[in-house]
Amino acid sequence: MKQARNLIFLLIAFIFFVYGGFAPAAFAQQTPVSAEQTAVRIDPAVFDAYVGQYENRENLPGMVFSFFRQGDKFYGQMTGQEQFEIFPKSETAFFLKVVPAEVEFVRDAAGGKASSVVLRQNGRTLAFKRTADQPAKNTNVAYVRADEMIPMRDGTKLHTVILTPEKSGEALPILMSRTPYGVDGLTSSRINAGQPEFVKDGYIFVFQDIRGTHGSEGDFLMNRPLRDKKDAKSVDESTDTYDTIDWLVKNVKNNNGRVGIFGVSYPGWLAAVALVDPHPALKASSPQAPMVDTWMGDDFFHNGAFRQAYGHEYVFSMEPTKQGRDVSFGKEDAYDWYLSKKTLAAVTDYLGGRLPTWNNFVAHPAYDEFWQARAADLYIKHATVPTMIVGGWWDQEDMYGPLALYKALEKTDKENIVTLVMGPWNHGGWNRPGNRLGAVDFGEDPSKYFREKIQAPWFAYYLKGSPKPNHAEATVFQSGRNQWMSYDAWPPKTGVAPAEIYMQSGGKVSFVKPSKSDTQFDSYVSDPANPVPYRKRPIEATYDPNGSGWRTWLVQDQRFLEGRPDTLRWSSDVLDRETTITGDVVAHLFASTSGSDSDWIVKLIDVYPADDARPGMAGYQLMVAEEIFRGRYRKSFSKPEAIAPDKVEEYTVDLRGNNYTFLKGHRIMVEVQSTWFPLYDRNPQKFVPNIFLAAAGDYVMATQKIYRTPEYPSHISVTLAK
Ligand code: PG9
Repeated sequence: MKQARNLIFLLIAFIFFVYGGFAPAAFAQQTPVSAEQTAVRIDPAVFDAYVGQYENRENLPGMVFSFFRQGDKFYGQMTGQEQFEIFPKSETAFFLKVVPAEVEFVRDAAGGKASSVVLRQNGRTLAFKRTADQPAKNTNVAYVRADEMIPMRDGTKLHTVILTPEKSGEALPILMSRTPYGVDGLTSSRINAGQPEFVKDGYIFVFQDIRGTHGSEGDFLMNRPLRDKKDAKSVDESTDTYDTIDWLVKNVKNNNGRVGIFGVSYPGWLAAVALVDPHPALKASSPQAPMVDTWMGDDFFHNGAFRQAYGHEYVFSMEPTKQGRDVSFGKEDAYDWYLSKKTLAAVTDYLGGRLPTWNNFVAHPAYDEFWQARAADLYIKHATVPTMIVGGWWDQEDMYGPLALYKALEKTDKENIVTLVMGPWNHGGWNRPGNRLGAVDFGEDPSKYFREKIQAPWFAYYLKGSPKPNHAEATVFQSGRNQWMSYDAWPPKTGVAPAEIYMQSGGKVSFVKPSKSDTQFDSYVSDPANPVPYRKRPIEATYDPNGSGWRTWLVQDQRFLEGRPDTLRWSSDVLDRETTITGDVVAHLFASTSGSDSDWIVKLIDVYPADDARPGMAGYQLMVAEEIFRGRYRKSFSKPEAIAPDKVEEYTVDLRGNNYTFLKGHRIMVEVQSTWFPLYDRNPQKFVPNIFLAAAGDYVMATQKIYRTPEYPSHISVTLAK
């Protein structure tokens, strides 16, 4: 599966199939490469045995490869893509020029029709079976593209791509997305491939480079805070959105005066910021995986623990140049690379002050005014425009944002225009077809369901006056049972009952409070010189151009940690009935450390039965909810405090929640550890005022104890579906 994903990922990068909406520089446009091969002459009629459709339904559901001939020229086409020419190397093998790849047709018998085609790219292969004799019908809608430099109120001009359907009788609404990741590659074919539901409904698409990025003028500022309104000339992303919409409705021909905005991640945050003093023509916004608070739980920190690998590699891909640059460690394991740096200060030295955002990390380690001014849930208090917030339960980047924004907006949502959709996805996973995330199968393609049944009708209602869809307050996928559920609140207030999963002696968990036992705690030694890897090694760079396990690490089988003495685990008996947690999941650890600062990582895990018949799933350990907490912030996120060595304290770790059924025959497991490296920096375990400045000698081993007594009952609070 990973191989197929990598292969398709490379294809996407080159053939412009949209991967994950509008993704970081790593996924943005790449220039097509010309292969240095020369074609041989073949009898064109040979190709007639290959004409038709080919599919690999297991790995790439919904993706059809068509091959056809026009005279003596041969072509291929993927669902929704523009056709590409292929050139014969032999009678059966052909190479592409748009990408360094080749296809080879496999015939059943000499002279017979091809039964499959094998695609080769970058040393990887993927086979597609022939499923029809005719190539698929090209249903692409043709768009006319205009590149405009739209002036903002301060005179800065922003590069904007406008795609208008070549043929349209009626006036159409505008659907826009603003991004720091570059819009040059947004062509007719990419829209057809990436947003077929919107294409079918009929929109004018608008994509804009935000200020200071790619083709736009001005300066880029990461997570630009809101402007000071007292200064009439000041600007921010909300005024840029306003000015853009104003220009669009006045200048784009044949628009119906209604505008929607959507986007994933950074663009998701931009869709949220559009809600601040919105333009009257803005009629719908969908912040998807919006980054909302990058200190509290999105990209850069979680509860004060610094995401050093992500912070370094993402910021490096954004800031040194306007176009961004990817980080790769080549063959070196990122774990070794970061460990060789000894301290966080050494990474800062290596970066040499080049990255303004990294400099801000160093200057603002705690939750001070700097971060609070950038927390969208603190400054967007009310939505006057219908808003659909979308998130994934296994989002490796912005899992905090969707729920936090929904919570903030819901408080004042008297008009009932703010709704939530949460699905079994990673970051932007709803833009990728398929029923799987990593090894985990979620049943019928949840992305297709969301895009066809939820997203498209929702936008069509607000922008095109289509019939009102049956759209719930919260549409939340219940994994395990793999079904979509509707709720009138999230977390639900009815149909659930609170419960606690307690850690017990003997490595057990149960729903019963612990009684007295001979031992009071379980313990481990946490050593910053030998930190626990956050995913299976070797670890590639986050957006390594040669492929990376980053996107699926949250669903990775946790058995790779078995045998490590610095992780603790407690498991339930085999469940004799389905157990569904629906709503918030919060860990309460009663713990002590021999150090004076400490990180606490808590994971709630579903252990599959040892005899699960699905390939690779027997005994699989799937994280359902997980989070890290930096101990120094237990009393206040803005004023860190040292921990008294060996004193038992309660640490509350918000695991954000889920809607998950532990099936009969499975077990519930809880795991605790103190390092998650190199995604998170290592806590020195000796309190220092600023961990970014800690010296090598400050990093010390610590003995950690997790208590499980009636007085100190470590547990995870959940709500069980009745
Ligand atoms: N997760 C990315 C990001 C957003 C905002 C700040 C930093 C990183 C993204 O995918 O856009």
